[in-house]
Amino acid sequence: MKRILIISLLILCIPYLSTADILLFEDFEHGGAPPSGWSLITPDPTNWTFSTNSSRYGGGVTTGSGDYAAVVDSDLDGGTVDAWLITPSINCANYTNIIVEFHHRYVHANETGDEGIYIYIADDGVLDTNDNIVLYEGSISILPTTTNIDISSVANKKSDIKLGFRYKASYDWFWIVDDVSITGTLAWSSSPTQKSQEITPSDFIAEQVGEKDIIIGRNKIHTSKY
Ligand SMILES: [Ca+2]
Ligand SMILES: [Ca+2]
Ligand SMILES: [Ca+2]
Repeated sequence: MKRILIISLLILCIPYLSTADILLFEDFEHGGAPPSGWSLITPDPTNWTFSTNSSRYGGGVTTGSGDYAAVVDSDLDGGTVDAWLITPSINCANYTNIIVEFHHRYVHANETGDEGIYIYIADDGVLDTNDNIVLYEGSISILPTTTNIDISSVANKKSDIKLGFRYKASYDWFWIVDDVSITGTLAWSSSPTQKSQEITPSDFIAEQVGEKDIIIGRNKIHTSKY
């Protein structure tokens, strides 16, 4: 009996893989210098520093990574502080599910009015108080902790995203931030541009090899335009 080689056509259903990409990471380990691309805005002399002054902050700047962190301290220099620490522009045009994560510690003292800590997000390249507030605290201290905030509603598929860490206070202790990361999931189009290829019996050809074997192969290759 002739042995027939049957070529089975398998349709592979490859599930979409959804691993998060790191769009920004900053651990402030630059010997006390500001990180490249970040900017500082302050109307007052006191601003964000990148300190390693562990004794002032109770041993260890934070429980974040390394020796350095971003620190703003309304008692250290005295007076009113309204200081912004702003990330570089982050291109999220191809991303969804965008998460900002950071480690921080906030010591509350006597915040009044609109004093406190803020995180703003801008999708227009310029951060100011009209932009979206994704975190605010002004009435309780925050022990060293890692915080995650989903900023997808603003950042999804936007090409110019910036975050602003704002501390507004007057003789109210400090805020420390470390290990800032922004991650996103690569966005796949919901309407694929390439259509599936139809295959009919005429696409195949059978060829006998020797006395027993028949090989079935592709007869032609579609070159349809999509
Ligand atoms: Ca650090
Ligand atoms: Ca105050
Ligand atoms: Ca803005």
